[in-house]
Amino acid sequence: MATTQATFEELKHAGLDEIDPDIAALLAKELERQRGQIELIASENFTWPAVLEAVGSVATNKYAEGYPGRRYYGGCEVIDEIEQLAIDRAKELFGAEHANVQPHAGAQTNMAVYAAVMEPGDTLMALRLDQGGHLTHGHKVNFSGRLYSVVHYGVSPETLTVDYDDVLAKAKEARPKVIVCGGSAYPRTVETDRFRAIADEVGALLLCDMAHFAGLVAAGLQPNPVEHCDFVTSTTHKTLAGPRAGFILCREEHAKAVDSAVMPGMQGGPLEHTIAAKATCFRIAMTDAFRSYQAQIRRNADALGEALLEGGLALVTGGTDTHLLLVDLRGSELTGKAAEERLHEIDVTVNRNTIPFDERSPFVTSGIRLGTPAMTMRGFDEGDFREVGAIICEALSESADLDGLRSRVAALCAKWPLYDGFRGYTHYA
Ligand code: DSN
Repeated sequence: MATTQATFEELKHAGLDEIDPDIAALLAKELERQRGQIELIASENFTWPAVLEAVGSVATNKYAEGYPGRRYYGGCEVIDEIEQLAIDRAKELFGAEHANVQPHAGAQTNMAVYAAVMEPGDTLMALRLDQGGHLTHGHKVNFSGRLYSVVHYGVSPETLTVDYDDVLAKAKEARPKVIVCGGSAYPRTVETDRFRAIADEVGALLLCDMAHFAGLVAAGLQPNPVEHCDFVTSTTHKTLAGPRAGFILCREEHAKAVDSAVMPGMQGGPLEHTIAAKATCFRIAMTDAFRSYQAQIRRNADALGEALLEGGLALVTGGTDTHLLLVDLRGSELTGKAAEERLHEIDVTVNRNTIPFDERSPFVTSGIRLGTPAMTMRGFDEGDFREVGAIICEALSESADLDGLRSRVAALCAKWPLYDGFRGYTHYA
């Protein structure tokens, strides 16, 4: 069908490949890219076919400003059931008193919590971005750094783990309204009990951003921050393996403030198709199969770490408690940027990342960040990840045989197909 001549009736019944072959072809190309590479970006995953179906559903058609039972639009009776299921499942999965499942993404979750309990100019305390934090944890170019008075804590130069004495000393001096723990490039357990003690000592509220390790929490493989924190924010698309989106958990006393901060404070109509997919993601996260998957993510991260160390690379903190590893490249010829580019040449996808006390710029960096959730979803086990570690070490050496390494990557990808036979992809496969 030539789309420019399509009739209204044809437009109403045709699929994407007929109506927009350009986008259909690009989606097919993206699927092939995902199938043909080793995906090690710690914040990415391959979500479940069931989640893809929910995201592509008719719930995208519905306006539903407000909350279940309190909407500003008619016709929300089914959407209310969908959103209520997502809320109930989030609360059950993490043992939380209240859940808001409307934030479009992780940045909005933190923005909403700050807006719920702080005024512009109030003091926020969080881990520095270049030592493992996040842009929305008060970086100067982000809304959080522009709106609030920010005091950052860092990691100990000796252990490269959070220096809790430093956190306490800084908190006593700055008297923050909110202390944030968690981050996007911190390979070790976030000790929320120790943060709670510090927050109590200075009268601060405590927020844990568990976006990276939420799946491990759901599986009981990392301590549940809900136990010690006033607020817990997360995305659903990293270790949790759900749709690209966010959600907030909090104590009941903050429920109204959080809900108002999300809508009408910063968002209008919620993305109910994505909320349906969040509900599905939470349901899947309650299964034994999901818990086994998370345990494999952890074993694979340890196996990858051991292989990298055996191959001569250095790791920040020497290893990991989670799904992510930070490789310290200061002993190599390569910068983080050069390593990312070299690995891209052999179809291994990673991101450059600053390491604590990095002397290079955030665009160049002295590190790369690696994570195991996505390839574990494909089926990789410890043996596969040891081979991935060996491939990375060889690729970053001076005498790398890039063609040979590319073949080894292709063999691993062929061993564990992605979205093989999923009927929702018949258009694009
Ligand atoms: N959460 C970041 C990451 O870890 O990649 C992106 O904002």
